[in-house]
Amino acid sequence: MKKAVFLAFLLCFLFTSNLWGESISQQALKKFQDRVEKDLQGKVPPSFIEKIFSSTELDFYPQIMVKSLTWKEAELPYYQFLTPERLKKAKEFLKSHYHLLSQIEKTFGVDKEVLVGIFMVETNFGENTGNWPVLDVLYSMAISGEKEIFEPYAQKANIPLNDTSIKTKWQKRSRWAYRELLYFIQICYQNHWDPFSIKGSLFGAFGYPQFVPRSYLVYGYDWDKDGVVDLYNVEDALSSIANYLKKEGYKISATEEEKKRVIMRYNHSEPYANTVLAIAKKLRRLQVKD
Ligand SMILES: [Ca+2]
Repeated sequence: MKKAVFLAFLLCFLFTSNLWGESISQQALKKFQDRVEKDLQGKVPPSFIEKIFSSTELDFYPQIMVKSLTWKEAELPYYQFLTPERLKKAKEFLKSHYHLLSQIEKTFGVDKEVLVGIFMVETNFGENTGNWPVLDVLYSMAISGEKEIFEPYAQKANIPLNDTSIKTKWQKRSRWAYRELLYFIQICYQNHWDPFSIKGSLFGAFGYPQFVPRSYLVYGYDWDKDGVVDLYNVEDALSSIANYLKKEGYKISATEEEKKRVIMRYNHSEPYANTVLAIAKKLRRLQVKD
């Protein structure tokens, strides 16, 4: 999974309330902490991990796994991005960041209009980056893979955990979240970030480009050369999106169809890719100059 396949903004519609932290037994928590410490041995000191798992800020949200197993991809309101007001905003963004976008386009070989389209659709130019602590999200999904912990919540939501396809999905998501959690703790340690301070989508995507931790490590780009990939910095964010697309095979000379396939590696949704390309096309027609 190159990026959370879930669409960040869709969550605004799905999760408006009814989510709260649940308690978990000290024994289960300690077991989980030991596993994390073991898997991060030599990478992150146990004291850093201990601090996370003994914090009262850590919350367990079993509902995240419940939702991830029950929601259905509905018709997504992508058309909202093609209104004149939104396009005007995109045009203004392109104009005010023209020099930077041109440099990034030249460096990575990714159309600047496509970068603007992704920046707009992902977070509305950085306005909606999500309010969920990434740590809580990944921890909750990871530990929900434990049957004895998750079963009561699954029963309440009528999710048959013994069903083969559900079971596969449930375990796969838990393993994915666990790997992402390990990456996230590493990133926080390396960057001296407070792990509880980073907020993102309900599925652990954060920053303007909405990267999950692995994407941060693989595609994150330090454009302003201050030593840190900061996904809440426009320069780092836009160059990281470009780096992602480049590494996934984007070529400026490619056909629309080929570009669409690469964009779908960024966010696995055809309507998403079509919307990004439609925005880019409209922006090109406007012939914005520096
Ligand atoms: Ca930077």
